[in-house]
Amino acid sequence: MRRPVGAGRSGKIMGKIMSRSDVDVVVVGAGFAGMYLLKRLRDAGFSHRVLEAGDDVGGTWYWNRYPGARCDISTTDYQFTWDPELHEQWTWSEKHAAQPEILRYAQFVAKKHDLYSGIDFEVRVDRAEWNDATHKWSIHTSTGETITCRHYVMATGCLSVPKEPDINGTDRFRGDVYVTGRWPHEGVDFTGKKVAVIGTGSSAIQSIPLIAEQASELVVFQRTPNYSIPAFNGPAPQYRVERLKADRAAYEAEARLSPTGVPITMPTVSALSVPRETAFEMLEVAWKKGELLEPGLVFMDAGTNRAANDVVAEFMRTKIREVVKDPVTAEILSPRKHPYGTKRPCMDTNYFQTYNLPHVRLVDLNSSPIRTITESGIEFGDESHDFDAIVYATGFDAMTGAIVSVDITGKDGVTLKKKWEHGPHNYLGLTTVGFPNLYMITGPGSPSVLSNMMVSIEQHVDWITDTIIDMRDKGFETIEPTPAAEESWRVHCTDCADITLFQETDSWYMGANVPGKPRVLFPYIGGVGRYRRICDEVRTRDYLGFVLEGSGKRQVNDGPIREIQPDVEMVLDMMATLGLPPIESMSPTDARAFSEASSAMRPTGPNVGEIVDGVLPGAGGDLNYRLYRPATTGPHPVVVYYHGGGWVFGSHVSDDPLCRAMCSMADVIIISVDYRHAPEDRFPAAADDGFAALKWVADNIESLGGVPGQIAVAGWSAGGNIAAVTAQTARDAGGPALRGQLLLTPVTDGSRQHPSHQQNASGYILTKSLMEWFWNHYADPSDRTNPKASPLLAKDLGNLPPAMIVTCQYDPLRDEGDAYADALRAAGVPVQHLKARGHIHTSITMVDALPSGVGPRQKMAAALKGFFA
Ligand code: N01
Repeated sequence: MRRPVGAGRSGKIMGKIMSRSDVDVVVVGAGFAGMYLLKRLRDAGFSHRVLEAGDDVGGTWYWNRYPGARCDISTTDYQFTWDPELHEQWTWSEKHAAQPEILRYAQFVAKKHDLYSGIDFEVRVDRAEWNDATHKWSIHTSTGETITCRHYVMATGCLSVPKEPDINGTDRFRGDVYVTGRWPHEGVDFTGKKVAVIGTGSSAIQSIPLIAEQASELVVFQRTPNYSIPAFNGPAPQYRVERLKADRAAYEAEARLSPTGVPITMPTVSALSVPRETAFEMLEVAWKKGELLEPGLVFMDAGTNRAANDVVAEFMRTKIREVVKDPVTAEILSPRKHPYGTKRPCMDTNYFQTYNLPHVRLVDLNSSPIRTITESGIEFGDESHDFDAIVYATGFDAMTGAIVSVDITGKDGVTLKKKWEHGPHNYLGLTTVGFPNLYMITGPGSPSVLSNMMVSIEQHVDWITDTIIDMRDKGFETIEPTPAAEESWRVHCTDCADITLFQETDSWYMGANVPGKPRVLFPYIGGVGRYRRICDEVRTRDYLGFVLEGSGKRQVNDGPIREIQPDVEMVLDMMATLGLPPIESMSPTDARAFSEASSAMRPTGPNVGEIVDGVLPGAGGDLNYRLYRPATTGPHPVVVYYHGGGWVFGSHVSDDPLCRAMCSMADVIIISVDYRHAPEDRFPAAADDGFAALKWVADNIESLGGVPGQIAVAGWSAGGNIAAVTAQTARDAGGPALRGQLLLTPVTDGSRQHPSHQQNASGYILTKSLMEWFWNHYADPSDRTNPKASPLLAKDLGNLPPAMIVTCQYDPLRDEGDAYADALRAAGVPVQHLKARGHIHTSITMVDALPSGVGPRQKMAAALKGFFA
């Protein structure tokens, strides 16, 4: 199917003749994004021009015509949802549609909705400038035309500019040269030819088996081996088809709020919690589905924990060894350096099998690098080989290549290329400071290439169109993000990237494939659903982070959009779905049982050298303790640790993962001591036990394996309260002399009058009402002003040991911890104060469950070491 003759020349919109040189909106690109935009703009009555460099619609599916090009997302999911009739009118022939079929689909949609008449084909945009006086963009095209417009949308795709092959002598070769991303429309016949393929990414892995079917000789030049799973192509997955039939709307809604834009079941099992054999059985089930995302979704920690990821990676290597007969070739094809999923895994049909063919050879560029391309072939290692054709499957200048290939000049004459020299700074991946009314579809900073593109494209098109409709309705001419919002988006994107393994790998996701490109994770990895919620929230909060101007009006609603750590938010979201009863509605006995049951489900934490359980004399009877000894040779400094639990629940073992982590990271003995709990034993029982335990440990330090005099206290929450109180008691009692106190989100003030008690009253696990419940069980109101209950209220805070105090942004206790740090400092005590951004009361204790807690724990461990230095 070809586009109708005479397309792209319509000058009518909603019955009015529109000027073609001055329009409301210019869109660059007529791929799926440009097509849907055109439909929405037309329906909304905006005058528009859609400019496309190719001679047909389809975007990526127009350009990428190499043999074997297919979509790696199932056809049940990779299709438009905005026209429900399409589901009846179009039937896909297989699960992973091939390029010609997807292009036919694009053409079918374009014809059905008369999109051809709204597109100017074979027109390239060379330059675009913002005019701050007229509040319009001037768009200069390859045909010599200049179009002015209010809004300018780059719908240019993420993988549309092939990377220049950075190989010596590429211009010299006199044979046939092909680039997978710019494949000849008429196809290529390799029959009887000697062919070289350079690269082993998705494009190569899809095309190599088909090129091998024709070529008389095929040599594949591989720099980095890739993970690839078989597509097992055939009919669409039955379970998806059935769900769609039963309730398409629900399926689509789930996709839009899912992490990837495809309905999935989120994993809950750690790869490290099951035996290797079981893990492989689970992976086998996922592998057999032939769906790209499935193997990465078997385990909850494959994307965040290298050891967990290695389980998946080894499974994939096993699969390669099962297929490839020559063990040396199998090993060269086996990825070992990069974690699974940190480069986009590939989907293939007979890729690894191809290396069993006698006329196919794999060259490992790590041992035999290409020296140069010559007139007749390639010189590599100590060989020289003639070829009839060279295929460059060397990838793309991804995400930003197409955007900055147009010379876009914003306010104050700054070009986008210049602005993005050190990273593609943007707000929501949609807009960027200094470039009003410029929008990107699936740009850097949006889920884009880490999602089902169709879902992301539709969401972006809807957000942009709805925004400019809103602006028209309210009389605004311009919209531009604020620098603060852009910076907060950068921080949020970095927070998301930091908890994954992506940054370990040199990939095109990281810009690492193009020399000179800044090294950042270009796509947003926080997930499609979270991203959609954020974009929606921006609008419902009056365009949070944007300045809107027009008709003498100016609206600024500045502020950060997401400060909470992404993994913490995930835990909160997950807990919200569980509908658990509030702890304060339980009896202390039930609360203790609930706390123990929750602890049983968490990761255990790192191994330590030795764990010894014992009993020590408390102030009112024996107390249990657990000693964690490092694996290194002792003696070691000793930290007496007090657990959290609001003085009501918890025990010497309840903070086990945190104690293990502190022991191994700080190389100190941790002695976690129990204390009597309320309401059976109210104030000051816990405080008295805390001091008694310290004294016993100090007296027995040598026999415990410690260094005499090298002792400190630490505690979390109510345990932080006991640690702070114990430090004051030890000072007043003339010993034991402490080297330091580590207080993690401590309770310091029973008055609870600080703003954080209101600001973070609910929604962050420790609530204001739970804190009241704890205090009511622990101490009478008259006792709460006693410094043994509220160490902040002590008259003298001088001569206390150096402190490390950690407070968390979304903790009701934040301000009382901050106040204690300030007060100690004012009294001359050396204080390290870590204000953990985006954390909640509990998150830093969640070892191996929340990767964002690693940084704060490293600082806590460094502080412990520092106490004894
Ligand atoms: O590109 P790539 P691609 N010398 O960048 C190698 C999507 N896509 O076109 O890894 C030697 O992945 C490079 O080696 P290294 C999909 O998102 C989707 O294959 O840099 N080798 C690598 O092996 C995909 O991820 C489908 O060490 C050189 C290869 O070339 C994205 O497009 C199908 C080299 C490039 O791999 C890009 O895939 C196809 C040099 N100088 C593509 N320079 C679907 O299924 C580069 N390489 C939907």
